[in-house]
Amino acid sequence: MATIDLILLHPPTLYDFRKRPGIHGPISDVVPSTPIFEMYPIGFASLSEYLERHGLRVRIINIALKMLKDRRFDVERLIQKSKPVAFGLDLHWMAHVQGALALAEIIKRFHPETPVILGGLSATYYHEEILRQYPFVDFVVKGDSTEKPLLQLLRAIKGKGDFQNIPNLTYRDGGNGIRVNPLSYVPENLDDMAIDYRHIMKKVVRYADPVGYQPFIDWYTYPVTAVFTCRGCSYHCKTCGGSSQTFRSMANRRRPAYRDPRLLAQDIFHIADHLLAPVMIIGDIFQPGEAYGLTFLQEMKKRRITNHIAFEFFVPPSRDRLERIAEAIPNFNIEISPESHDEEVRKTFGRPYDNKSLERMIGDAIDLGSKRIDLFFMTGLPGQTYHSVLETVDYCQYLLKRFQPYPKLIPFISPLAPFLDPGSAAFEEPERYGYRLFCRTVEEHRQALMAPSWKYILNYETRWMSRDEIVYSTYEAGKRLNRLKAEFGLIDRKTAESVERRIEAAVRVMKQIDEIMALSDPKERERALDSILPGDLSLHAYSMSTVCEKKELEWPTRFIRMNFIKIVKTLLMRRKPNVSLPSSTGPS
Ligand code: B12
Ligand code: SF4
Repeated sequence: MATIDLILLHPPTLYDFRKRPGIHGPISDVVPSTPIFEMYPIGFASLSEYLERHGLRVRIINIALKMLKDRRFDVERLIQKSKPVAFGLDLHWMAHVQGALALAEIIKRFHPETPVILGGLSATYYHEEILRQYPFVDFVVKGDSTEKPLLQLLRAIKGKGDFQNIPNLTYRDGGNGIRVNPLSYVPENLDDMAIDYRHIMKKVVRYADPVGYQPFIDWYTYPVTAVFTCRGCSYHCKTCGGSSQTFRSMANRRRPAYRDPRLLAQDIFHIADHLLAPVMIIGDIFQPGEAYGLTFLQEMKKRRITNHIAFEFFVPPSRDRLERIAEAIPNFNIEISPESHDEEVRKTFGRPYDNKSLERMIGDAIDLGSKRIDLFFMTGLPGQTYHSVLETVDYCQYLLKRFQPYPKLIPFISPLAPFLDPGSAAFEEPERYGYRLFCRTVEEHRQALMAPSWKYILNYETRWMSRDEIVYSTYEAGKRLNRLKAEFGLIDRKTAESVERRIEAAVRVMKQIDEIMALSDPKERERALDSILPGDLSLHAYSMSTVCEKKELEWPTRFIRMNFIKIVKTLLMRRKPNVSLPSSTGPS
């Protein structure tokens, strides 16, 4: 087989999670991943497609998922026998800092001459510190769009060229100095980049590695997909490391880059041709303005896609906009994150709408046939107290009552965890927003991840809630919400009982850990922890879907979720990526 130019590896949050006891907590309850955050950045798909389109060979290996699936999977062996031109690792989510650095170290141990490249938002934020502190990392490619600079870097590595003129690059300059090239490659649109699932399918076959490309643990039974409207954001939520202000200071992005709405529709058509599963549209289609959203919906109308399509809204859309969605998409679903029932807390956080407009939207969406409406609330917000968290659950009860008998209004509550996002306004100016930080540097975050429970991993507390209060209000709210869901028939009694049992067990063990952490002798502490948390079993027993069931997140799919004939055809054909607009968009 020809040499692979780049192997992109996705690490687990904590490298030896299979051996190390710990309660990772409900940190991933409202995303498809486990607390190991095995989902790789979707940008891996566009990097792979772009680099291959320009003549390089790329392979993605989801190490986190392989470790999760197979207790005996030997990471070191895999790395030892892999011999690409370079390795790439994502340090996109800060939660992966321990795992990413551990993998980088292993790579260098086996392949001292092979370049190790890091990328993603957290690597961008900490680029200089990473290169200064960790000699096993050679390059950081900064920014939210690294397709082009990464191509230039790989070409320079292969051709022994120099790195001086490669935009967005921070690297070690032979000696011990660090060179920081300007972050000047910031594309204004996303039309030359594609998240093309057909590309991924082909690579799965090329490398005969369905697990290496699998996005998360249950993907083959629930193959949810995503399309992207943008990179960047025009909102400025105070705890978000992807806000307009953060993108400006960290990634030199002045305004979001959007994907042409007609290309976005095509992305969905291509998915619908192959998979009969739900598609999540990331980013509010009305964020760039009315015209963008309406052009997209006009395009969608040309084909009656029956896949469930989930829309994410940053503010409740008007009835008129919802009507357009209902006309274009038979199975539409809605996701919105009010964060808190308390309008003051919500406003301070950065969401500019009141409960009246939220409730108006829910009523309209039900009226117009929305198949499902998910509401996401959070703990750990500026201005939010323990009491306020529990009042959020009361508000959920009010909503469920008010919109009865609609059976698909589904509230969730989860913590702002494991970390307050580096680069967010609250991280940059903690005092101003009422936060107290326990970690600021890469190393402090890396160390925190090795703590035995998510309470000690949390990198913050607030003026209104200590870490204890954030943790226990989350469990208490989760317990109450779980009961409500059973009461209103959103989940069955058996599920509710098992969630409640899990919450209670998790709280019990969290308190035991608190007692152990108070022991002064570190050896005794370790022994005591080992005795209550049996290795990776603790992950499954106390951290998986603690405050709600993963199944609650799932939009409906059909029994047969893949169009196998179309998939085989795609594998046999050479198709163009989805980066240019056809003169008319119709069934392909
Ligand atoms: C969509 C999204 C998600 C999706 C993820 C889809 C996916 N698989 O990528 C979902 C909803 C699942 C999600 C989950 C989480 N998310 Co999120 N998410 C976003 C969001 C809204 C958009 C990201 C996006 O559009 N990316 C565009 C894609 C195409 O690019 P990309 O994947 O980032 O990849 C590009 C670059 O990052 C870079 N890159 C990435 N990896 C590598 C590797 C190398 C070697 C190189 C060179 C480059 C590189 O190049 C890529 C292509 O140019 C951002 C906010 C924002 N405004 O950006 C938050 C954001 C990224 N998420 C965040 C967080 C905290 C999380 C969670 C940890 C939350 C939680 N506790 O559950 C989880 C982690 C999930 C996991 N890994 O299992 C934070 C990250 C802050 C930080 N620095 O740590 C952000 C910034 C804001 C937020 N709070 O939501 N998220
Ligand atoms: S949390 Fe707010 S700032 Fe962050 S991506 Fe979502 S809407 Fe944008």
